[in-house]
Amino acid sequence: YKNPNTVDGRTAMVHLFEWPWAAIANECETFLGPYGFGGVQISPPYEHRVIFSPEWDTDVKRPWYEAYQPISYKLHSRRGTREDLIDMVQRCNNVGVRIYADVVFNHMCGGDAGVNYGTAGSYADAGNYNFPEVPYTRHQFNVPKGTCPSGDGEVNNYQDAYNVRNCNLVGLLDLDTSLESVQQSAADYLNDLINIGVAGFRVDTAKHMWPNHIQAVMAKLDNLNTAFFPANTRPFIALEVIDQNSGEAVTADEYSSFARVTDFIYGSTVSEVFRDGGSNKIANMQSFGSWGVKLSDPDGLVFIDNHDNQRGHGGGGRLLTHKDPKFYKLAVAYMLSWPHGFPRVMSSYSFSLDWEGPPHDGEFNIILPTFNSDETCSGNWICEHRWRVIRHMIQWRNVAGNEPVQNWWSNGYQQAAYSRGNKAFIALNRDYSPINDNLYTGLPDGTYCNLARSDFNPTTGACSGETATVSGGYASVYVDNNSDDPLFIIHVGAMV
Ligand code: ARE
Ligand code: CA
Repeated sequence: YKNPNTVDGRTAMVHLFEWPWAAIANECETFLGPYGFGGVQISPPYEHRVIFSPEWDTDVKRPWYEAYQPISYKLHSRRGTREDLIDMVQRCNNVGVRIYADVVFNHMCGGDAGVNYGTAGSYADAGNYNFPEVPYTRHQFNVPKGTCPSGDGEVNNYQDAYNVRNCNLVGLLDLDTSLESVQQSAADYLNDLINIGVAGFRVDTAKHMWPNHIQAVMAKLDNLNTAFFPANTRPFIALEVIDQNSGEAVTADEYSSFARVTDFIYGSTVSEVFRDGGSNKIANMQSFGSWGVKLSDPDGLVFIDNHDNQRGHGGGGRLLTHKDPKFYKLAVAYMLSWPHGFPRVMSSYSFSLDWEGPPHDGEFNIILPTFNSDETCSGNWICEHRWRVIRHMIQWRNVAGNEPVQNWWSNGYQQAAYSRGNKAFIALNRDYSPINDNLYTGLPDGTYCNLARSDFNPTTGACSGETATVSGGYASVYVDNNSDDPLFIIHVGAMV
């Protein structure tokens, strides 16, 4: 369950937050496949609530977070129909890019939804805990049964595991996941996705479910579809457990024995180092992983920011995001260079208010991304995964493979350089002076394309800009601290 089931040699995923299925299918074929991305976390694929002007805030229209309020398990969301989903999964698998579905089975929609119709047109009566399309009725929910200990039915005490796991998170109707019937409905829905060809799941609100209930659902899951995966392959499971505050009753290590778990400490540590240094300098990052993280290498899903904390939801924190591009690129490049955890690159759209949904037309249809000649996105899609440094670091990580970190160099402050075996070498500069040194790279002699500042064409072997020569293993490395891309990136897959 911890294996992301990527094709051989692919080592990272991207979260294409709120991308429609049709756009992801194209992205797999034209960009993610060629650049060596291992997989895509997609936004929730099932039927969810449609939010237009709720009573408590009439300005809120089609917020992104309506996706986290299930109405039924029909695979028809704002991002596409069942047919669109099937087409996307097949086309992505065909070019070696896996799909991980974001799934919610801790709760249904908020009680405030009342009588409403979801994205597939299904009827639900939230006030009466009635979801006929699944079906779920009142006896399958915790609050009306009295199994939630908080006075008002809300999660309001993170020191009490019963409160966290049996009450309504922000008013979302909490399912009684101890029931076999609830476990079976969840498993049926996940198996539908497995049979379509997904490689695994990001399980929302895992912290709010008892570990043995999640394991019971996992035991009911089918092996992956043999049209795309070897026989007897289990789905990848990444559980969302926010464990960054000390003293809470629920911890990540209750889950990490049986699945991958999101590591929220990882991103805050790396963000702190590359934003302003503080007490943790880049010079100290040689031993990162033995400190600065929550989960050990094979147990962690790692990321700098996610769709919640980049907008102040889900714990927040002082994280680097696309809004600080220079330092963010350093942080993401470091993550992709470092052999710890399975990394997830965030891909965002621009927003000013925390609830704002993806770019849309006057009818609230999502506007598909469009692209500039330098591969980046235009309009309001940020597409961090297409930024030059980030897209090249995906390939760098694949080329580095299982090679260990070697040839570590640092100026003792905010500059470092190292190789992964004799395959790939990187230098990062977050300091107030340039790196201007003759450094031992460990790489074979030859001329390399500096991918921090240039593109490499694998067909012609041409480098669009700056090259670097390795001679006797040494390279003269110059990294301007005032550059927008203060890095030096070379690997054996991009030799001129
Ligand atoms: C929305 C409205 C609410 C309204 C509700 C029901 O904002 O005002 O009451 O709808 O109508 C997302 C949004 C929520 C949104 C929800 C449903 O973030 O704002 O509510 O969708 O539409 C905790 C959980 C963690 C969770 C975060 C957000 O532990 O699991 O809160 N993250 C996931 C997703 C979110 C999603 C949900 C869960 C719900 O990634 O995108 O919510 O499916 C400390 C604790 C953490 C806690 C954190 C924040 O750090 O340690 O455990 O995270 O505080 O409270
Ligand atoms: Ca729960």
